[in-house]
Amino acid sequence: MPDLLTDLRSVVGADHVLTDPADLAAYDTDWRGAYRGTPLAVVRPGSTAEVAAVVRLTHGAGVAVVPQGGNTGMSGGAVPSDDGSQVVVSLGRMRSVRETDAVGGTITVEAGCVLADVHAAAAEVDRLFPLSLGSEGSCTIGGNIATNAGGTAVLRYGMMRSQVLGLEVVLPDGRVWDGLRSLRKDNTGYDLTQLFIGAEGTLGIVTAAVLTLQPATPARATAWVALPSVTAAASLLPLLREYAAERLTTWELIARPALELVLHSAKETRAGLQDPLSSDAEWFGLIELAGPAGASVDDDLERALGAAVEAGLVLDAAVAGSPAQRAGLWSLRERISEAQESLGPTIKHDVSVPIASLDDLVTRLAAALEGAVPGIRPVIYGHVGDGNLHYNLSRPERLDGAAFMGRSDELSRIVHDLTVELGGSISAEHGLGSGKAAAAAAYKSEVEVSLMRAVKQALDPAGLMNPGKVLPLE
Ligand code: FAD
Ligand code: 2HG
Ligand code: ZN
Repeated sequence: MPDLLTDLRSVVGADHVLTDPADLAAYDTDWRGAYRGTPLAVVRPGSTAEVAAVVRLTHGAGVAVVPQGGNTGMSGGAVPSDDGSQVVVSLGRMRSVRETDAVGGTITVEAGCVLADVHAAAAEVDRLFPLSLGSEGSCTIGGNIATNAGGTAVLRYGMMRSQVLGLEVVLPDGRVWDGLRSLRKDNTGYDLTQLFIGAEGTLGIVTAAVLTLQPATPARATAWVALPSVTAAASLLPLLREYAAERLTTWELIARPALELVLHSAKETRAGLQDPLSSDAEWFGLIELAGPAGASVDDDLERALGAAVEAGLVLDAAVAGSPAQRAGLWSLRERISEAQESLGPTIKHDVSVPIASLDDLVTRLAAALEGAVPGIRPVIYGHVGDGNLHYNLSRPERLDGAAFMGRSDELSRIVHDLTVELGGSISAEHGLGSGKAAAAAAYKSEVEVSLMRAVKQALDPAGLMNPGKVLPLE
């Protein structure tokens, strides 16, 4: 495709059209190395007009594009096919904060803004941007919107979907939809903004967004708790809400093997993390209450924990007494994903069920998976307050990584079948990408899949916007 590459260079500059394999390495594989592709080129536009011009060119040439942000996704959505036919459009150069409005409570940012930079920009005007992910130092707002990211503060603030007021999107044929509105109320027809959220780049490339800001929450109270069971973890949610109401921001669950993995890897890297409790419990939790300066979050947490111990829902608790201790407790939770990589390739599951069914899910899966692969090591953790668990599987010590991964379809089937039987979803927050598109379509009704295909056909009739992601190719 020499003509297309020449035209792309004339739009974004030769330095921003990458074709050398050494330059492509940062873009052709996901962060875990679980998905690999071979792009025709990686293009790095610097403005909305450049993104539109790039897409007009690729569309005209009949070449598919794959939008990419921080490449921290879990489902292979940002990775191109391996046949050298697709162009990756990286938003990494579009990082401006266009406007901050502390009175209206909004911030307008370009899609390549890193989430942590948006946190910092909000803090500068004494506001909070509440999306909180372990990947916040690398993931981008465009990726967060495209995956409808979740994280550890969904309980209070909702998912990314709840933080977005307006969008600017380059459509699959290169036209620009300017929906950058900051209105709280707008009932003038179909909600196009919401349509692009969670679409994983299959309906267009998000170039900018208007996001809502929240009041800052400098008062924080954080506890690490030992739990008697998953049922107790679920029952704790209404109790915590009774004492903390809307100040309950985080309620996370961690199984013992996940905690042990983090402590082990911290020892190896001398990260200085410690087990906050010497408990032989099988389940642990991280609780955080947050509020404005002077809020009674410490008292509220203490009263909630007292009531929880009395009700038999908590066995023991450690409350952070300093910012350093708080950071230590958070690290125990946020480092699990990375720490599990030390056990070899992981088969990841990101499921949600009604919170009352969590115990059933965990108990029945443990038996079924052990029956299928004796010695399999589940590493379970997640956003228990949202009914969302990361039920991730590592190989038994005796089985090599390739042999284990060869069983992944069969093992995922066990996890997904039970999840669906319990009324759940096989992707609570990471999206379908290429990895789970076929599985999700198989569990959905024909009506639902045909509606999704109709939406895709209406916006991308040529099928050139991130093909094969979300919906399997027909
Ligand atoms: P990418 O990985 O680059 O892309 C993801 C998808 O979005 C792809 O389909 C891509 O095509 C599309 N896309 C990217 N940018 C655009 C754009 N501008 N326009 C249109 N489409 C676009 N996720 C959670 O939900 N909750 C968590 O708690 C969480 N924790 C994580 C912790 C760690 C340590 C890591 C590594 C990841 C975690 N993630 C989590 C997953 C990941 O960070 C999120 O999915 C994030 O939203 C992806 O952002 P990104 O910029 O890296 O997107
Ligand atoms: C988390 O909650 C992330 O830590 C990552 O969603 C989960 O790595 C995973 O499976
Ligand atoms: Zn998560």
